[in-house]
This record gives sequence, structure tokens and C-alpha cells, in this order.
Amino acid sequence: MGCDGVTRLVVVSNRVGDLDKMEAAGGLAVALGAALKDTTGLWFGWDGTVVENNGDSLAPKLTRFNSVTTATIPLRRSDYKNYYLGYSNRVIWPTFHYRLDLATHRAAFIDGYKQANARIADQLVKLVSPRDLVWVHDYHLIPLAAELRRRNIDNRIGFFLHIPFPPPDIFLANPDHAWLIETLFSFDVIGFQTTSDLENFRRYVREHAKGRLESEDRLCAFGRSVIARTFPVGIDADFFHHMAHSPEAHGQIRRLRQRTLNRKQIIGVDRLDYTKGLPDRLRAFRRLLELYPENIKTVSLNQIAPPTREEVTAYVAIRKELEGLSGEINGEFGDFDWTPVRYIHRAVSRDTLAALFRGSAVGLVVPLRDGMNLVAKEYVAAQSEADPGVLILSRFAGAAEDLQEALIVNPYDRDGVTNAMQRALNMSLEERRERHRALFKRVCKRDAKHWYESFLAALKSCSPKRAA
Ligand code: ADQ
Repeated sequence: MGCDGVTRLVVVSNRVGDLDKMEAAGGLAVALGAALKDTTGLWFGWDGTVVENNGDSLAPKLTRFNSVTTATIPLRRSDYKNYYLGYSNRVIWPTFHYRLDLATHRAAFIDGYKQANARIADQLVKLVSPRDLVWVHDYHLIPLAAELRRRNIDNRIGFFLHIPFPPPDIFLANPDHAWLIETLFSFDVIGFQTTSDLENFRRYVREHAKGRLESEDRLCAFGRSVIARTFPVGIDADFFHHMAHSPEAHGQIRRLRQRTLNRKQIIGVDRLDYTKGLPDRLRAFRRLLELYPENIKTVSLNQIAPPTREEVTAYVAIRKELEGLSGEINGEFGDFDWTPVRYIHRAVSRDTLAALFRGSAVGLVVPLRDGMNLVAKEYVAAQSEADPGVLILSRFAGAAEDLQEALIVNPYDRDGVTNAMQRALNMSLEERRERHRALFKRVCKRDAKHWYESFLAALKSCSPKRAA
């Protein structure tokens, strides 16, 4: 990478994005794709395939895309089950999103998580050179630095948590809380999305791990010291704005308006995940039609929700609930010439998304809990200065810390969300412009480049660690 001409960047994440298409529905792939676009480096992760436990090779497959090489490995079947579906997505994901009720603790899950991280480290060490900066992403790989240190890797290693970090009272409910935190201290830099995530982490370290704050951003515990700071993730705002204003986007918006007879559109775009508050928003939309019937036949809700993690029961349940609700609303309110809710259960290309955002009067981003939420930033970036739409944003999305000029709502308060929709649909052009100007400025300032440059600057400021 152009890091400093000498060091190379090695990014490690659960999945490696498709650098050719970047159509993947997932915030991490989108953010890292933008970060790696103008660098040279290595991106290491799972290729999405599963092999049988014995015999098949886990050796990385190298592929070059311009200046970035991807190195991908398959997962063993037991790791897929216990590390990926099990500990990562049935323990850490729900717990870190404050959903203790959905966490399933099994010995096989935590054992699998540890073993898979050790196997990933075995493959990764073959590719790491002494001067590389190693940047590990997200909750699947919390113990990776400890595994690398065990293999005598003393490079600078950073970690960025894309999801929230819960308050100590919730974190303590995870039987492995002490181990998870100790293992994090093998990194040199730990990055969080928001100040409340960072504060939750600091509180745990101070109150439950005998740690102390050494300086404004340095924490000491377990005889080691790490930089712990916020690095709110951003998007390539310029690129997204231009994509939403291309001649192709104009054509798509014109066709959308013709098809919908110029009715106002509310748009939601989220992976189909229980953290995203999808059923609640459909209920809030139904309430909008009940409380403010002038919206009947004049407003539609387009919800794009591609499938994820379909082998986890909680995800099957949410899909059923959503399909049931959209069917009910359409049955109750729809007519031959108007469909109130359009629900699309697949990924769409980035340029189509940009056009849809621009063509929609309201962006509805109301997760129950979210690390950041890039859709909120994409919706802002896609708007036209002259006639911008209105962003409705959950106070529990990390993005709300920065995007205060959105209409901030409590996603658990259905009537509050309904009233925000009504307000957004009727907001004066002057107020829309004023809010959008402020939001767009922030989204541009704290963009993807700012995110990765500030993280890497912090990582480079550390002196290489000796193996623990
Ligand atoms: P996610 O939970 O995946 O990411 P989010 O930040 O909203 O959530 O990112 C989703 C990305 O996928 C967006 O760029 C969006 O445009 C895209 N996407 C969603 N649906 C799509 C569809 N149908 N077709 C095409 N693209 C689609 C995690 C955390 C977030 C955090 C990010 C980045 O959960 O809180 O913001 O990582 O750190």
C-alpha cells in the first residue's frame, strides 16, 4: 500500500469482498473495498466454501486484482458449524447487539471458535512478512492476534470492531467474557465505532479486568498496553454521490417515477437481520396509513432485504415475520393500482441502490442496534443538493452519534417512528436542504479514507511488539 512505501497492509476479515464487483451486501466488504481500492496489499479471509474435516487442503488461494492480492481459504465443516454459525453468529453477534435472549452457549461453539482462529493463524503466518501492518476485522477474529503472537509474529496488529461493544452488565453474561478481553490485549490498537462502545469497553477493563487508563487513549491490563479509540467507519461519499447523479441513475429514477406514478417512496435497505428492526418499521408504516390516510395511494415503502445467515434459526423466523407482515399490509390497504409495501429479498447492484436512494423522499434507517450503519451515510450521499430527501435514523445506530441533523427516532416507539415519517414526507424544501447540507458535510468529512487513514496512523505510531 502506499502506507509509507516500506510496509505492506495485510487485511484479515471473515469474508473477502469481491474486488471486481463490490456488489456484496455487507457493510464490512463495502468499507474495506473502499479502503483497499487505492492501496497495494493483501486481503485474507474465508472463500465461502466448506470442506470436509480431514484431507482437504486449507492452503490459501492467491488472486490478484490490480494492486491488491486476495488470499482465501475454505472452512472445515466443523469450523463452519461451531466457529461461524455457532460462536460468531449465535453467541457474539446477539450478545454484542444486546440480545442475550438469542444467545446460545455450547462448549462446542467456543472450542470451535478457538480452534478455527488457530487454524486461520496457521495459514496466515505463511503470508506475513516482518514489516507488514496487520489489520484484523470484526468479531469472528477476536483471538487472532493472540494466536499470531504464539507463532512469533511481532508485527503491529490492529483490530477494528464493526459491531457495538455492549455495556459490562451485558458482556458479563457471556461465560467467556474474561478470556475474550484478555485475548484482545494481544493487539496494538483496538478500534470502535462510537464513544459509547469505547466507554463500555473501558468500563469493563477498569471494573472487571483490573485495568487502568494510562493516557487519553491507552489502556493497560494483563501486563500489556493497547491504544483503544474510536474510528467511525465511513463510505466513499464522493463516489457514491456521483454514482447517484450519473446519466444511468437519471434514467433509472425517471423509470421509477413513471412506474410509481410519481408517488413518494420511502426506502429501507438492510440485510435481513433481527438487529435491523424490520418488522417494527413495517408496523410503523401500517400505522402511518391508519393515522394519516392521506398517504394511502400516495406513498409506498420499498424494503430491500437480502438474505444472510439463513442457517441460523433466528434469521428464518425474521424472514417469515416480514413476509407475513408485508402480505398483510398489502392485502389490507393495497389496490389494483397501488402496492403499499414492495419487499425485495435479494442484493441489488450499488449503482441501482444509489439511484433508488436518490429517487426516494425518505430514507428509513431504524435498526434496534447497529455498530454504525452505512446505509444511513449512503442515503445522505446520494441526495441532490437542490431537492434532498429526509433521513430518519435510529438513535441506536452508531451513525446517530454523528448524524444529528437526521430525524432521530427511538425504533421501539412505533408511533414516534410513524410521526417522523409523516414529518419527513411533509418537510419544507428549506428545512430539507438545511438538514442535508449539514449531514452531507459530515459524511464527506468522515469518509472511508478518513477511517482507514486514521486507523493506520494509530497503528503505525506503535512500536512493534515482542511475541508474548
Ligand atoms: P452490516 O450489518 O452489514 O455491517 P451496514 O453498515 O448497513 O450493515 O452495511 C450494509 C451494506 O450493504 C451497505 O453498504 C448497503 O448498501 C449494502 N447492502 C445492504 N443491502 C443490500 C442489497 N440488497 N443490495 C446491495 N447492497 C446492499 C456491519 C455492522 C454495521 C457497520 C458495518 C461497517 O453491522 O453496523 O456499519 O459493518 O462497519
